Amino acid sequence: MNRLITMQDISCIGKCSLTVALPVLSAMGIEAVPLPTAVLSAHTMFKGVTFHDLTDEIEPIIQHWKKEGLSFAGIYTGYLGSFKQLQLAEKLFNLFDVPLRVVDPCMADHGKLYTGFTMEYAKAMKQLCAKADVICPNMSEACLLLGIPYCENPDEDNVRTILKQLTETGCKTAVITGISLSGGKTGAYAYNRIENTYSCYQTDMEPQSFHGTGDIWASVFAGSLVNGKTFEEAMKTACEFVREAIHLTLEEENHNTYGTNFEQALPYLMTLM
Ligand code: PXL
Repeated sequence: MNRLITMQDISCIGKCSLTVALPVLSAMGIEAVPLPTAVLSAHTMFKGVTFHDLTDEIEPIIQHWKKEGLSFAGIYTGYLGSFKQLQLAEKLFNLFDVPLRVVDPCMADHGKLYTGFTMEYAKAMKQLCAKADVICPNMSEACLLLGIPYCENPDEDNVRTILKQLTETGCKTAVITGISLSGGKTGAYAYNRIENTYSCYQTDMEPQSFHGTGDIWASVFAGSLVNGKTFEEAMKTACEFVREAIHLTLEEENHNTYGTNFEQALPYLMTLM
């Protein structure tokens, strides 16, 4: 059975980070090993959030795993809260020689940094991205990593240029999520620097966007790769699952506005595997 480390926070309310990654990866038949970075009462779009930092626990946890002689099929990092945690993520990469390192540089959406993040943090995140096999930013994060103005409605040439520049920073492959190439469609666009190839997957766009869908996308994508799917299959599976999760959310009259009904889409995920 494949074992994957996922390093990110636990936001009790909000359907993002670990509360998404663990159930999704488990459903995909993967032993999901959490490396929790902080406990929050809810994600940071809520007001009055409580926050308990777990940075001091990280090093002892990973050293224990090392001492136990554990090995892992992959490492997937999501929302991280500080420069120190970015360094610890890099240490994790150095400590365990895994075949797949996925970095989702969670820090921004709609052209704006999430609460608590700075441009200096974006620069430090770029260094972690350089150590990844695959990074999966949205367009806001991609532009912040490159230090360029937010490109809100990119055409295909813009997307390809930005992808190439992202891989020049060191990662092997960059995928940008939330790329819409035509009306009513959305999906992901990728560039592999080693093979010098682009790939793209588009699905039907749902009429509303939700918080946490980037984390759902990254979890399904990382899980699919660990399970041996091709890169193109992994992109397709992630895009279709997110579309279904939003679809089911909108079907419920009194649905949450802070996250999707991704749990109800898990049976559908089985049909994609
Ligand atoms: O990946 C989204 C996310 C994860 N964790 C926390 C967040 C957010 C987005 O705002 O606040 C704590």
